[in-house]
Amino acid sequence: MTERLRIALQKKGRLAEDSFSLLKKCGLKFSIRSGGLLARVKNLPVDLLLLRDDDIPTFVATGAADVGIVGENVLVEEQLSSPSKLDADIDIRLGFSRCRLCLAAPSGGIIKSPGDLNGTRIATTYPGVLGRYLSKNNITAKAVEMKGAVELAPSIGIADSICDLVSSGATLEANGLAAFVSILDSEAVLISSSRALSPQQSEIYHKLCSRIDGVLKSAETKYIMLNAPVEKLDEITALLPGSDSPTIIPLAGTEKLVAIQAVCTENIFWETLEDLKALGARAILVLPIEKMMS
Ligand code: PRT
Ligand code: ZN
Repeated sequence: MTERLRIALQKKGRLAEDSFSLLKKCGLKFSIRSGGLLARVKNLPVDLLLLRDDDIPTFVATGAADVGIVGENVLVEEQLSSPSKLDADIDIRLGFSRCRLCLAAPSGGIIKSPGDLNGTRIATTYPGVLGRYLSKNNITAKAVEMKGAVELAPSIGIADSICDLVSSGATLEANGLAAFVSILDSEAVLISSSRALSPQQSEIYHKLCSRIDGVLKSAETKYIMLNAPVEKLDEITALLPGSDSPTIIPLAGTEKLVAIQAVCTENIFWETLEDLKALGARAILVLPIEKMMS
């Protein structure tokens, strides 16, 4: 059994850069050579296997890799279309590469809702997820399996609607299509199998998961500093999102104002700052937190 932890990652594509960047934020030092299939992490016993995203769930399930980062859409599709149970499950949702698997049809056409799909043809690269949705909803339609360019299927007459990934919606619009239902919400996920890791691999994986947790938390967490009128203290602290016990510091030369400092574990939106200001808060600073460990 190898002592190095093998992480399967997408080599090139929509997941690749964010996956590399997440691992770098976790302190892993490595460089990716173009054409390389393996990258060695210099400062930890970790190897990165650089693959096509579709291969990642199977690599993890069969033990060719120990863990992997992949889109939930690909994981679920592989789980549903694999002949035997695929031994790969989600450990951490990573929050990037968010998209939705949607059913869409020509704008202004006769298919406007799932009920209109009976007896029609649906082009997709996700026959497993589509099939599950159709049978759960008692819809009888034919899945036309394609390898890509699904959005062209209705205009070339090989399908009546499509089931494809959508993020901004620009591709659907450019092809005269409109989404009418979303059947799966997806984001990048960290996956592993139920197979036991060696004690050293397990220790590294725990360390990696705890660092990823810290990176994800710090992305949302902000440090906020402001000056507040004493009589509005309760109202102002109640507005600070996800902050239990802010630090209150007296200000020199005045009894009417105090400084408040707090770690907010939820995103601070412009609206919150406007509400704070309306209550008399001044000199409001919102600072990013680089690392966090609890
Ligand atoms: O070569 P390899 O097999 O590794 O990569 P790939 O070409 O199969 O996948 P890639 O790199 O395109 O996408 C990898 C993963 O990114 C997907 O499995 C999803 O989890 C995620 N993701 C997020 C997306 C999108 N957003 C997305 N918009 N994957 C694909 N798209 C496509 C979609 O299929 C459609 O053609 O983008 C188009 C729609 O985008 P919008 O913005 O116009 O709506
Ligand atoms: Zn792929």
